[in-house]
Amino acid sequence: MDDIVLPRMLHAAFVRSPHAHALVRHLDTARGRELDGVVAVLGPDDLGAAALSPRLSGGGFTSTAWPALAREPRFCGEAVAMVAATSAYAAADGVERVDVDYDVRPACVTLEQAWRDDAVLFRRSHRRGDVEAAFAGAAVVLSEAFTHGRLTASPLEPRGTVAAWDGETLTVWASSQTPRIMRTALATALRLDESRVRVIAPDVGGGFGLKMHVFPEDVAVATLARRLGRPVKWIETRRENLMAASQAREQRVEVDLAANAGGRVQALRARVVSDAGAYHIYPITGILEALGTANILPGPYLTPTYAFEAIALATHKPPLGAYRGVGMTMGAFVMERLLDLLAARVGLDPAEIRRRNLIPREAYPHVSPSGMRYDSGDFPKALEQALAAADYDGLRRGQAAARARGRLVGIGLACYTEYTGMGSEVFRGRGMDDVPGIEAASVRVDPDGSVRCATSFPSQGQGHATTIAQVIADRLGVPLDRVRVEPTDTRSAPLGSGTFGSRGAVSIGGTVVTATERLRPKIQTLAAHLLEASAADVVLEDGHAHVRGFPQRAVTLADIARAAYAPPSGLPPDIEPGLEATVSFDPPGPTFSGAVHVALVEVDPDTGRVTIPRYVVVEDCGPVVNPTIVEGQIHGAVVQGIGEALLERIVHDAAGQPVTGTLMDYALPTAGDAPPSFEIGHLETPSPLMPGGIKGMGEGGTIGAPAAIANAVADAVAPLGVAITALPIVAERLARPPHHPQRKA
Ligand code: MCN
Repeated sequence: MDDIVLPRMLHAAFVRSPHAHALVRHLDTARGRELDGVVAVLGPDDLGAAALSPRLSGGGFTSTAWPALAREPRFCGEAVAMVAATSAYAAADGVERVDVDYDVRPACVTLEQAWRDDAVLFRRSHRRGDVEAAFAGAAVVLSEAFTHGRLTASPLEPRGTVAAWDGETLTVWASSQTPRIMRTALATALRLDESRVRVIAPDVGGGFGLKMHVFPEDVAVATLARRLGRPVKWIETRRENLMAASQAREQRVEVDLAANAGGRVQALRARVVSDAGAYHIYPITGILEALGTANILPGPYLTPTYAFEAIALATHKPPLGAYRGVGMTMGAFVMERLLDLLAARVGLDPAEIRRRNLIPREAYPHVSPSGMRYDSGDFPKALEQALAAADYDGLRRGQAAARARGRLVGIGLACYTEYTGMGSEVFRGRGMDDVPGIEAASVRVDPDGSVRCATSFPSQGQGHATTIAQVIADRLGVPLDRVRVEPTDTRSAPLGSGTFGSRGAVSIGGTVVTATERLRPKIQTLAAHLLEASAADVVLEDGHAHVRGFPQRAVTLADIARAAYAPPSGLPPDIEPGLEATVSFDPPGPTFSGAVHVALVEVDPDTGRVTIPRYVVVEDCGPVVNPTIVEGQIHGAVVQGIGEALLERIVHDAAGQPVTGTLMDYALPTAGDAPPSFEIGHLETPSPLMPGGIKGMGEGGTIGAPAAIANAVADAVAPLGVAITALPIVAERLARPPHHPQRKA
């Protein structure tokens, strides 16, 4: 985003609260204004009531309003003032010269404190079957509490927004996964018609869920650009990203499991509590971790009865938002750890306990005890495929030999199912009124025969441009280099929602493929008209249309397109001029994809460092559209999952001060933390719901890896009696206590 430079552009920087909770008593902007290059300094009073207040219907919800600039900052790092200057350096210097007098208030930083304060932002419960009777009659009951720390999505490119006002229209370039949602939010905050707000998402340097949100900084930058009549740019620093962007996961799950003596699960009872931070995030609100975990907890396992309570509490920390695998990662971690604990209790191997509980293929479509309809899957087969690929028995023999030599080697399994490709019904069902849920694309053949595609769902590295271009090239018979996929621009792209929740592949199927299917017969009819042949005999290939069996009787796609826009001698009957199709699609899902992960780990007893010599994945996303992309997505997501399992932790101290303000403190995984290779197998159970049977998979690795690694580490350290119930499993928790020579008294 920083590459965007506009004439007369100003640079914005934010003054951020150094306190987790305070009241701005006085803001002195005079010294800031005096500085060379500083054009404006604004405080909360200057931006009025501009705030982001996402909606959630369905009850149990307490709304919040996250102001563009806060008078009462509610987390350390929240913006209280902004400086606009002719250079980014002058803006940063200006920030240093804004004097703020704070009245510091007590901060609520932990879930325990939030409980005491009764700071409930959301609460919903669910029950299916006679859970109490199942517990009363159970041979085995396990009760455990699992926790997950805070982390953050860490896109390579932090947030960035450029806004320009031309007196009529607000144009915003944003590093956003959801330009259309941002357009609605900005139009509402600035009280403009949506048609007067244009949001463009050029190349986005990673999003991972963080950039599906709209933030106060976006509102502040847009407001300032309009007020000053000059373009304004804000590029987030890494420090701001770690301190003030949305964060993820922080959760505690108290869970009871009932099983019979054969290790078959009879009931689950869970209380899922997440720390949603200071405000609900726009547009999804702060419910997704708690509700997502609670809903997916039974995973791909037969669970006859289930009751849950999902709760989101408010603390003085940054808002909790979406991050790859939201809700589902914790769900898989809890369920997979529970199954290993159950296996140990009833004396079964972890593979066997899963065999006894996985939903058999014949039982699909299967309604889960949380009420979700699993459309397709074959986990028993995926498990056997993964065990065979890993040579599970061989791994166990190797582990026994290693243990005999005192080494801490462990093997972990994880099976998860994942909701993907959701449409409006899911978002309405959750009550998320600010998430439309539909997608759209238009495909146009221009008069020179080149093809353009505009979609409502921008790519942040998922390879949409490649996949879309391939789909169009294949179906319209044009060379790949004649197809251009445009960055999403709300002015030229049809309206949808954006890229999140692994909906891209399904949306490509429902929009781009359908659009090409509408165009193809029209192209054939036009070609037939030009070639004086029957449309049924027209073959589209390599940018040409020819009569079957007569390759020399051909016209180019450019000839056809020119005829469509400037008909040479009229058009065939019932054919409208022009050669483009726009398709809106409401995915009928969710469709459920999933995978089985097998991790082999070794723990260094002196340092606690975990290495992963082998990693096996067998995934099922239905028919794979682009195998290279799918495998790349798995590699990236598993490495993110390794970070989540072992390294990444946003830490706030007791006063709510973030102490992980740089990437020296917040440990991201690097190549050295990844396994030497990934062994990936595929299994295809097509979705009966989706065009082409396609299911999403972009989040999968991040869902499966923490669970598999946690189980593997737990297995490795079992001889030491270390319990693994919390993520991340940082090295210091596993290391042998340093040997301190006894001091003489
Ligand atoms: N694909 C395929 N065949 C399938 C399923 C998917 O070829 N059966 C391809 C798709 O065409 C697409 C990719 O795999 O190119 C991912 O598709 P999908 O699972 O539908 O996910 P989305 O396109 O909706 O991407 C979103 C997903 C999410 S939710 C996050 S978070 C995430 C992720 O993708 N953020 C990413 N992967 C990311 N990858 C990168 N590099 N950067 C991010 O920010």
